[in-house]
Amino acid sequence: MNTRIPQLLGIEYPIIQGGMAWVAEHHLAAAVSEAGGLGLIGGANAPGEVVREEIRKAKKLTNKPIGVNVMLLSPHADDVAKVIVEEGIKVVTTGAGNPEKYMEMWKAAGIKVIPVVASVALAKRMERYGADAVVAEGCESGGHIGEQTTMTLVPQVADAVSIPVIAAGGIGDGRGIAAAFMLGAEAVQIGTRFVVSKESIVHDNYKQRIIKAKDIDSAVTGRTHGHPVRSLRNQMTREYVRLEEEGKSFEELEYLTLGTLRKAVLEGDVINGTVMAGQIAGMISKEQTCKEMIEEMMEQAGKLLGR
Ligand code: TUI
Repeated sequence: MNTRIPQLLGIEYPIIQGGMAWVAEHHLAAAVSEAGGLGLIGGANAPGEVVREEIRKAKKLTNKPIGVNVMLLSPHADDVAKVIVEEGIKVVTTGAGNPEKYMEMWKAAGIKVIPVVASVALAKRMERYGADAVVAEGCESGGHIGEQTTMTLVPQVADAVSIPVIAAGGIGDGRGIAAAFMLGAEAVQIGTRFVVSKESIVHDNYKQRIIKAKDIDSAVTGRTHGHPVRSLRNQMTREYVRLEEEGKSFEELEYLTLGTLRKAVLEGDVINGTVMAGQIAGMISKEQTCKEMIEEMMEQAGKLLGR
């Protein structure tokens, strides 16, 4: 399983953590990196200075590399993009958009740039702009998603680009990792499983909701306005779907969800909050440390791949 990714990123295992809003803070990022993967601070909608503090706190917990995810729809994306350079971060992933305008600045600073893409077209464009790898993220993922499944997206992206491909969406154990490798990926990005790790600061109600989830428990809201988001079904998703069917505007729907991810992650309101999680939630059955998760997944994947 010695692909180009561990060497490129200076890590032990081909596992990177998703840049999940509110969830991917310094404790989780440091724990994943300490365990030999690549931990990431999720910039999400946070101001640059908040991200700077998170980076500094993570660096106090680990000397291993950590990355930052820039959520490109954020009003603070420009500031976060600069903070990353100032703080000497060496790996950046981006989500929910096209990071072209930052590529020159990041490359000049020696940063490895890994855009998350949901289509072959964007993967090819990112390669042309100097991306070091891409994350091909299927719609099994939690949060903001594209249309393609991981099964169909990963091999098509792997055929279309020469840079390494990292598979994401629906991967939560060694079987998923082995399958991703069979599809042409050289690493995986994992989100939902790390949400229930011991080091994750997510409210216990949120973790228990994932642990109890069944295969069919997630729903996608926001398709009508071009911002599909996958979360676990609850009062919030039902209300959203009802208003979407009534033809409410994007602004009205945005207002409904304002602050609801925070409410679920920090306050544990899993009824009226937004419980973003991927379809693999149905398979996740226990809380473990990040180290236990990574070692278990790597051992299982290694056996399946005969390595
Ligand atoms: O970004 C994610 N996942 C996210 S971001 C997020 S915060 C948010 N909350 C509500 C609404 C919107 C965002 C929660 N989860 N994953 C990476 C990802 N990127 N998935 C899909 C994409 C994507 C989609 C279209 C990337 C680029 C794109 O097109 C860009 C272009 O210009 O072609």
